[in-house]
Amino acid sequence: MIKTVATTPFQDQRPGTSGLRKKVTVFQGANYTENFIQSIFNVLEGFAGKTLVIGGDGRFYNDRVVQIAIRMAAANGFGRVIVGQGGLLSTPAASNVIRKNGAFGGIILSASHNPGGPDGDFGIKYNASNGGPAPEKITEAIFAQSKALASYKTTDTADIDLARLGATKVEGMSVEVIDPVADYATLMQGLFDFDLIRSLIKSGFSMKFDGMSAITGPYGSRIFEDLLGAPKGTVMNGTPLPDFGGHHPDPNLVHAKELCDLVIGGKGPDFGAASDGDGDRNLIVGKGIYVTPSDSLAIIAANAALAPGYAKGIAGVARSMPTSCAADRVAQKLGINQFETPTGWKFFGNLLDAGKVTVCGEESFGTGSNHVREKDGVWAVLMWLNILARRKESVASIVTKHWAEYGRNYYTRHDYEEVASDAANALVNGLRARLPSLVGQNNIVKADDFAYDDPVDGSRTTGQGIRLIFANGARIIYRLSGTGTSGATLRVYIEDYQPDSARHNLDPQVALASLITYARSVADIEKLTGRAEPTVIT
Ligand code: VG1
Ligand code: CO
Repeated sequence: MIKTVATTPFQDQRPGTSGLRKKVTVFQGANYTENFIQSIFNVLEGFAGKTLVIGGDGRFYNDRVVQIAIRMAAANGFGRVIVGQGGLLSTPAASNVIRKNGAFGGIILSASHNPGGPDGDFGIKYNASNGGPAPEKITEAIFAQSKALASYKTTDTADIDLARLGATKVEGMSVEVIDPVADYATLMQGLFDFDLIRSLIKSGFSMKFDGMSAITGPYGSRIFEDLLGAPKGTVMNGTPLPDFGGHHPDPNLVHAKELCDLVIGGKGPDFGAASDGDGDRNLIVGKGIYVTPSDSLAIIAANAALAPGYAKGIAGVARSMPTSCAADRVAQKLGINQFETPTGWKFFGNLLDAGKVTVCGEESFGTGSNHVREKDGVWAVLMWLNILARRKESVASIVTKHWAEYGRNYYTRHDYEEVASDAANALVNGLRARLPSLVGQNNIVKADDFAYDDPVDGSRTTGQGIRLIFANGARIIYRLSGTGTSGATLRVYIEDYQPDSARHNLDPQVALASLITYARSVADIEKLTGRAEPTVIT
């Protein structure tokens, strides 16, 4: 029976860079989850009888929230829910299911790379009918709803059996449980040359894929092992666990250390890759080399036409503002569009929908294309495999040749995690206040707080990061994370351009040493946060 439940609103349900993220214990609080889902539904119009996709990254509490969302979708009048078996869907796979089925939208349950488990993080976000994260206009309207919500609608029906594929009914709404991998694998087969990659692997090329005990394990096993013929065991940490085995499912040099040591150390396989909690990030390493995500974006843009799905060339490249300018150089050379957006995939959707760009990327291990409206970890790995199979060169050779042709954008990101929110805000506000006086200092030619005018819908987004731009094109950027759940995380992004290939062999921390020192002193990082060193360097 459908019922309306009285509730009291919460004042802290503002979605961040990628949906609402809080501790599991917060989502477990009375009505917290229900209120947010109802706030989403209250903002949407015209979904009666239409299809909603639901799935998540399998973290602790995913199973409960899937059931809550199904009951609420039925009570609010959706006609059909499509849900991944076990309540699972990687974020890019969910985007594909929304698009392929012409769904009204989707609810994705994920806190991405954040740790999971009963004391870990949980998250909920809404994706629209294009398969992409809801734009700011919608997320802000959801926040406004949540602050005044008085009731939500649900039903008293029992839990659905999500283990069994097939259709059932909840209050007249049909619920279809689908294989979370099948449609996604088919999409990938249409974009990449699976025969060619299979023959590369058969010829002795070796690889490892780290699923980080998160959602991409089953996708990796099906695609790399079953379809491409890589030996069993190619996928490591391939079983999704509710607490990700106690690790951060964040594919970087710190959290994917075992894989990186093995491959970069030179004694392991030719190629290594990893993905994050919800499957939208990627880490690429080769024998003796770590490929920075910014370089990976540029290399993918330069070589995309080697993959069948992109053989006609790409329309343009978009990168988030803190991502290095390496991709811009490729766009210039190819004579294609180039855009710089705020951090977060929601800003790429309009550009992709309008056909202005084909490939997008972020420095935070995110790359993707117009095949879905999310960044896509397994897609990036397949793109690299397709490029490697066509060029028949090592990862290191492809990267160093790229630098020789375009110059190298030395790049690093320093994160100061869980600093006091007041200190972090004071630091950014202090810099903002001093922006005019910084121009002229130390060859700074531009100092501003990044704002973005969306060329498609005309919306303006302000306050997206403090930029210091130097005469030679070097950049230092400061911004606060919008995905954390405790304290604040200060991110400092540092970049310098080196055209001379004789100087391409430096460790980025060495090449960027003087800029790093300046970045710390000009912002008074140690004095304001009490931290002499960052917690994570990527
Ligand atoms: C981080 C990254 C950003 C990314 C976002 C979501 O955001 O910097 O580039 O889009 O995470 O990624 P922030 O606000 O913490 O810097 V995921 O893989 O969490 O969906
Ligand atoms: Co993610």
